[in-house]
Amino acid sequence: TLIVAASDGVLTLTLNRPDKLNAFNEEMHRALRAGMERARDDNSVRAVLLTGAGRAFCAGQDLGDRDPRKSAETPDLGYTIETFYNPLLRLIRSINKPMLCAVNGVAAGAGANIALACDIVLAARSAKFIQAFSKIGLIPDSGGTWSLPRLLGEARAKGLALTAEPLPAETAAAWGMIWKAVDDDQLMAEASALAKRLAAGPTFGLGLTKQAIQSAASNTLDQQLDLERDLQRRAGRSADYAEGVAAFLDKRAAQFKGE
Ligand code: LHQ
Repeated sequence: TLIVAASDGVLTLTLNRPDKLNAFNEEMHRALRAGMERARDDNSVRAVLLTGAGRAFCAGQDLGDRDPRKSAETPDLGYTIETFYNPLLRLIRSINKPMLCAVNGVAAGAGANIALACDIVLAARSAKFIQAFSKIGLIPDSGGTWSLPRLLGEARAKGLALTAEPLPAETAAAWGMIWKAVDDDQLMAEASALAKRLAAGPTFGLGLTKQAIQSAASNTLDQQLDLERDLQRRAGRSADYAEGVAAFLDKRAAQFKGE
């Protein structure tokens, strides 16, 4: 259900249930969690690339597992969210390594919002983002009610969430919801090259940068200035900073180690 591949400091995680448009069942959840924990714990992993196999990125929760006619009990979606989706979201946001997402096709429901939790989202021009939840009486989860208003403002967040209209990749990029829309046949080459480039970069500082920008959502300017001072102090003590400055002065390419 998940293809895991490591090379050049990049851990590529490919959602792999293509006949179900990579919808999440428990097995895929557990595999993705394990992949993310490896990304967090393995020092040789310096960037992560999340993508999907086949024509879709991810269609969210597997609704085939959720047929209300096949269960006598009232469903507890809170349990599924607490057990699977929320820990995944927290991992994506808290791992101090660049997390890239290559949205290769439709991203619907939780699939869309998991993509939006990543640090850099590239999408194939033919891909669409669908806040599908409202079609089945649910609310956007996987951080959607947090990320959409921040990325887009309330008007567009509510428009997408209430209508479930598909948003084409190019509009998503024009609205600032994702980093870039890329020609379909270029997507994986471009995303892999960017992941590789970041993985070879000063990843200690990149991790602090991610942390600092995320903290801005809940900080005042004064708190954020204090945080910048503290994180810059740590960045300034890194081997990567010493190497970056030395390489600049020597007019040569820097060899960063991520520490
Ligand atoms: C699927 C699915 C799918 C199963 C396509 N499940 N089979 C959290 C907590 C707990 C519970 C509930 O949910 C959540 C969070 C959520 O994510 S809620 C939102 C769940 N996702 C959706 O509502 C999206 C459902 N899918 C769609 O609307 C369409 O499939 C999209 C727009 C993604 C793609 O449309 P098409 O390109 O026309 O493809 P298709 O609909 O023909 O799908 C292809 C196959 O994939 C098909 O199976 P089949 O056997 O007929 O070939 C679909 O049944 C299957 N599939 N999504 N979520």
